[in-house]
Amino acid sequence: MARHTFHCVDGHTCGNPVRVVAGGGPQLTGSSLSEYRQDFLANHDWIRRGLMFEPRGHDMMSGSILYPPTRSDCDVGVLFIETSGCLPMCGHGTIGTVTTALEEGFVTPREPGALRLDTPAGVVEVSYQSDGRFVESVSLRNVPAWLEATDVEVEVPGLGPLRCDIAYGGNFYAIFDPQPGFEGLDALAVDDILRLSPEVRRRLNTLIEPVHPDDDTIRGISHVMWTGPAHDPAADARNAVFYGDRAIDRSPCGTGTSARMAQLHGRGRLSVGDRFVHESIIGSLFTGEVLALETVGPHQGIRPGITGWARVTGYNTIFIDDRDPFAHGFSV
Ligand code: PYC
Repeated sequence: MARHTFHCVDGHTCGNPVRVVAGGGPQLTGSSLSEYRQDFLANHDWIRRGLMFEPRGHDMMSGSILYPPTRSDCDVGVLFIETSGCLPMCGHGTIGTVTTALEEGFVTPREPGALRLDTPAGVVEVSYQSDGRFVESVSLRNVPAWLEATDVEVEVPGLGPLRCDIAYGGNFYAIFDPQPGFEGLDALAVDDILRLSPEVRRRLNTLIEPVHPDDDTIRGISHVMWTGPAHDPAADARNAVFYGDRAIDRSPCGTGTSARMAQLHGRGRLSVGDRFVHESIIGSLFTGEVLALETVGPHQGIRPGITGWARVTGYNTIFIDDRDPFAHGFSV
């Protein structure tokens, strides 16, 4: 019987939680962060469940564990942990992790104002604005994003058949825009999103199973995005992203905004150099930008850029006690 100790720093990115595990994470085997992710999921997943789910976390909890990079051209390795699993990439998680790691001195940039992150989905380049003590904003040059499929029809309980596009932005997204007979996000209450999203994701994954051409461990639609017109005049559009079993992103979603820009680019509505301001369900904003064109396997996509902010909320030393019947978390 043991009591396992995790030294965490809690914070949030534009409203969505980020718990950074700076001490207590397991040693992982592999030659890349993608292999670390597989090792973690196979052998250490109790740590994620214990730190993310109730009673130490909640439905929306997410975070990261810091590692030395597996590549000599990166400053730090980042393993993303969420109630939904270990995402290959997480945009709000990146912004929160970078803010925390810099403010708490967990990473020393080789170049002022810039970091290179080794993530399971690939290298993510980051730049940040800081007054030397606090980080004001973080911009990431995300992994390449592309539009995978258009107008996939799926029966949505109570709404009938709806069309969605499938796009990749670090995770695979099903994107439901307003369409004849469906007003989009404005027509949905939070309870509708929580009820409909897992069912349409399940149905879509039986119709189409997207696979990353360079890493077949990244497969399947994990996130469902509902879109609608912006409420904030500073934004171009509003969205809500569902993931895991019960989570709706409180931030505008970094990989989701990347997938959304790839979708709009694929549909001829965004070009290189264009900006796209995305609003979350709580009104927080990310600024996206189409940085360049990118080809990944058969896909002609884009290199998305995302800018946002995060705030550290406190230190949290968390115990997982083997005697605790809820050591590995629960969900109701
Ligand atoms: O910001 O990429 C993101 C993200 C994914 C799930 C929650 N947030």
